Amino acid sequence: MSQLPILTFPDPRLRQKARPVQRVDAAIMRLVDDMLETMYAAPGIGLAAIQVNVPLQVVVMDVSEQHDSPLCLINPQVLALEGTEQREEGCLSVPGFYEKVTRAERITVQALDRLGAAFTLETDGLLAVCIQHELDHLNGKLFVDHISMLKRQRIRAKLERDQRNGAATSSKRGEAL
Ligand code: K1U
Ligand code: ZN
Repeated sequence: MSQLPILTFPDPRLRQKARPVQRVDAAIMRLVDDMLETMYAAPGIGLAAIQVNVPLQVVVMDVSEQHDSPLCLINPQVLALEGTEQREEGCLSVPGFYEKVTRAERITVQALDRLGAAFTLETDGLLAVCIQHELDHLNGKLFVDHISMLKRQRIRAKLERDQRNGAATSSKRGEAL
């Protein structure tokens, strides 16, 4: 398994719309395994393939305390959304920022698992929020699109500055940009 580089906001590739997976084959299983390794190492509780520049409808998650309950959704479809709740969210593509976002409290989704078998999941709490966050990624949407434009612009400016400084530091060290 390998760790994959994660794109950072405002990279335009995060705005791509993910395509459905045509066939769950060995390459998709490898992608799922690499995404899980990348998510655990980050560390995070979710990751969408778009975030590692693969525009396919694949997401992985693990909201368990022991990090021993990986979940993979391929070609997820929302069947139902109920209620609303507000929770603080972060994003591995928006490092260092957490903001409250309003989402549905309960979600029912249908998807394929890592082996290509169809299943339905009905859940609430952090997992329901995480699924909605990851499904947004598949539509090119980020949690910063749910907050005020002023906050979004401040986050964008800070991350662009960090990326410029990071690039300058790397080039001084002679690293590839
Ligand atoms: O999709 C992503 O960018 C992953 C994101 C998922 C998420 C977090 C919070 C609410 C909704 C969705 C993250 O994992 S951000 C990092 C994070 O939440 C975390 C990091 C270390 C330990 C526990 C949580
Ligand atoms: Zn995210």
